[in-house]
Amino acid sequence: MKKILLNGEWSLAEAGKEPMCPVTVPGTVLSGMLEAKLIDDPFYRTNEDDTRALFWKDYEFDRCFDISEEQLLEDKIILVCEGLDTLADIYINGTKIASTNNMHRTWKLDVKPYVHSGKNDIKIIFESVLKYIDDYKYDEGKEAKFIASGAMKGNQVIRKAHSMFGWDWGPQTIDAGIFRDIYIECYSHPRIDDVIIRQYHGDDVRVNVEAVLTNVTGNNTGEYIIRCSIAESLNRSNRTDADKNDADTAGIAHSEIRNFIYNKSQETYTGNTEFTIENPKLWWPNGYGKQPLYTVTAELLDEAGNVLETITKRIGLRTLTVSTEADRWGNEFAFCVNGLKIFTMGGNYIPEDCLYTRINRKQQEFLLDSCVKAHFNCVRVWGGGYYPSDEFYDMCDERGLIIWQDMMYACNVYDVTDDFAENCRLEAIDNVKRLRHHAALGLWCGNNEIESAWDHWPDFQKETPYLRADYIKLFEDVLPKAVTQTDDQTFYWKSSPSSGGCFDFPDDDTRGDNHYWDVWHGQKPFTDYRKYFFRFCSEFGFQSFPCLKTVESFTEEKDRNIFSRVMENHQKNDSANGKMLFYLSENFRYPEEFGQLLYITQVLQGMAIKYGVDHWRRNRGRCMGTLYWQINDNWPVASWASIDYYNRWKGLHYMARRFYAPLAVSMELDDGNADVWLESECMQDKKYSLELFVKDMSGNVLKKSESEGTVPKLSSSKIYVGDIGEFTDRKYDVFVEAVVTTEDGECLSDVEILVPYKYLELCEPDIRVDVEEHDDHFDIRLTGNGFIPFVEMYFDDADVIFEDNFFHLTGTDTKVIRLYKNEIIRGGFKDADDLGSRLKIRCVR
Ligand code: BMA
Repeated sequence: MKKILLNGEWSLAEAGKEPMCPVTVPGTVLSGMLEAKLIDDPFYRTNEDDTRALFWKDYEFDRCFDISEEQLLEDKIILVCEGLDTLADIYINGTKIASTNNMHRTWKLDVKPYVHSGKNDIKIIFESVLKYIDDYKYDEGKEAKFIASGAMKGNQVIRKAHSMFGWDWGPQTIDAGIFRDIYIECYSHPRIDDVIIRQYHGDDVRVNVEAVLTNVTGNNTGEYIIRCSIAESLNRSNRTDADKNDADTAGIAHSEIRNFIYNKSQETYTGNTEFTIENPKLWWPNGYGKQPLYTVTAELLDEAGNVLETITKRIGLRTLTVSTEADRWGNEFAFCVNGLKIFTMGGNYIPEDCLYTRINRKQQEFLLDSCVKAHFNCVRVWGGGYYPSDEFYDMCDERGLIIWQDMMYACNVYDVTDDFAENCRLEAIDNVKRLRHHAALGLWCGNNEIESAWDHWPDFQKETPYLRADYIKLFEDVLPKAVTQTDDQTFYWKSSPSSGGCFDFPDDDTRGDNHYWDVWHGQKPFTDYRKYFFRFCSEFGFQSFPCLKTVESFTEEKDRNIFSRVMENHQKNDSANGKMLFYLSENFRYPEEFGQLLYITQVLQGMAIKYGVDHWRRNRGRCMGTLYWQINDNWPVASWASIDYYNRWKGLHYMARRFYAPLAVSMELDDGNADVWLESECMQDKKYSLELFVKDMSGNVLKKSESEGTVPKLSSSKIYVGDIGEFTDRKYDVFVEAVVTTEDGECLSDVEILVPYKYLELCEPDIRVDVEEHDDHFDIRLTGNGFIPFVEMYFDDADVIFEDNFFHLTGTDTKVIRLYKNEIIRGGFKDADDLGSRLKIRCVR
């Protein structure tokens, strides 16, 4: 097979006009115009408005390409477009060959009749989606009134990422273009259309891997051979050096060849082969074991032994499903990996940039590494965005991040015409075929929040019942059929949240998953989390502002007030700035300056999410997972994200690194007692010793209790009840600290207070800082003078990931925070003195 790559330089024009600039494909209207400096940064101040206005026009992408005489002789000449956003008319040498209407699909178009040898022209005209949704003719009575928060009316009538039309964290930057690879394939031989891989795990010593090759079609004469093999994958980019050596010596463990003879007279062909892998190396999610991978290769050879086509699928040997077994609380909802039920810890993922062609490997690597650093074992790809690239899933396989994969539908009412349903069906098949073999794929989910919305969101109740029936048609018939027929190995869940479908109490907390938003949208206090014992909480969140450097990237000095027009433009959730101030007033004193206000919202965000996670981890068994809303941003904005658009970790991400740790300590104050809990996702029992202190604000120990024990693997238990009743009349002046030291020397701690932080009589903080430089890291030694809550270290002119941040100093002992040199992301340091002089520290007081 010969491939003619059509990526690279195209010319971009308003449709029917002279070219305005070149555009590098994969590229879009925005990426081209930005590169040519025809527009300003869409994220600066209120430039969103000008950016949106660009998309009332149609745009034209154009380029030439060569086809040789030899290529022209091939039976098949197929144009493959892996991502066209969205309403595209494709012309070859002036003839319109197709119109496409779904950015989530791969388009394969026969162009043989339209090409000639020598120079050819391809032109793609992208019709304005704003005009399209504005002019859209709804069927009688089926014009939905509901508009998802922050989005535009009609965003759901077109198969384009909903959040490109805005969301309650994202701007309406729309965009259009060729956002993934585009190429032409020329061939005459038969093709392997599909390789389906199934695994059969009998016992620990053997796994059978079945490869099914389907629809091998072709009309050329001749005999062909299909060769299939499986080998241990040597691509272990995320391993330590020790692991790498291990892998290198292991070499290729299993390689077997199966030959199939393709009989030229057959129209299509389906063949399968099975490999037995002795002593399989099982794939585990992050925190539970390693992530060995195997590669299945299918090759098509001609009689002379020339390889005509190679298809590889990298897999992990594991069983991975969701257990919904009945138990004493109802039905559990737990990821079950190799027979082990795990407590899922992670967050929700949205597209990493409004300009999809800017989402690259490096950025995704940073994000997914950040998830691993915070001990995630799962990422939910949320349904209002897009299906990420193959590389994204490869990286999740390598890192042990289970993927909860929504289909791309969220918070919307769909008019499911026959054409729309067919478009959705084909989109599902395309993506399921592309992704189903991934080790990390944990479940398919039909949509985000739509079953729940039809069940009880007030605005949905005003819509016509015909549209409610359409929900059932699309999400309980068309999509589940398309997905399960294409992938019979992966768990399918109809909606999130759901109890299993059919509007059967989708928010029931005795079964299925839940989204919980009363803390935040409902302005309930953090303590409200403790009222709920969800089986799996797949969404809950709390907003914060990004840090000052990020705010500076989109503001002028005069905008730096949270109620300015520019700051409010970068806040897409109605009245959310007020909500942050409300929670601030409940917990902290009023900050004196803008940067402090941004900081304290990050503290609040971390406190809120920790409150929920600690509670649900304590109830391990009843609850089996938490995915907070949301991991990342697609532009610089106030949002629920724990990592901002510029990859800066907010306080929440550091706190997640502690509260999602395999072994975590947490406390609950209750009726004069301090209950201390240990939550374990460790694969071994661990001996520990506990010290429980009551201290005054200067860090003097007023009371100390000690205990020790063993925390069983994969468990959660209350390890101590400390009596603190005697301190109720000193409540403004004391705090409680639990310090757990494990048999392997790991030290964990948690702090609780008896009154809101705003009422504490915190002393004037005095922190001594010493910095030491070592080969691959700096050690930052902080010595305080008492209780100094939520210490944040930062630089105005550098970005780094500290080993820990937003922590408490609780006395006069020295705390050492490591900064690895490979975690300095922007702006380096000459030496320890340089680092020390540029380091800035903030704390609550
Ligand atoms: C949930 C999500 C998103 C939204 C978030 C915050 O509903 O599914 O739609 O951004 O809450 O409101």
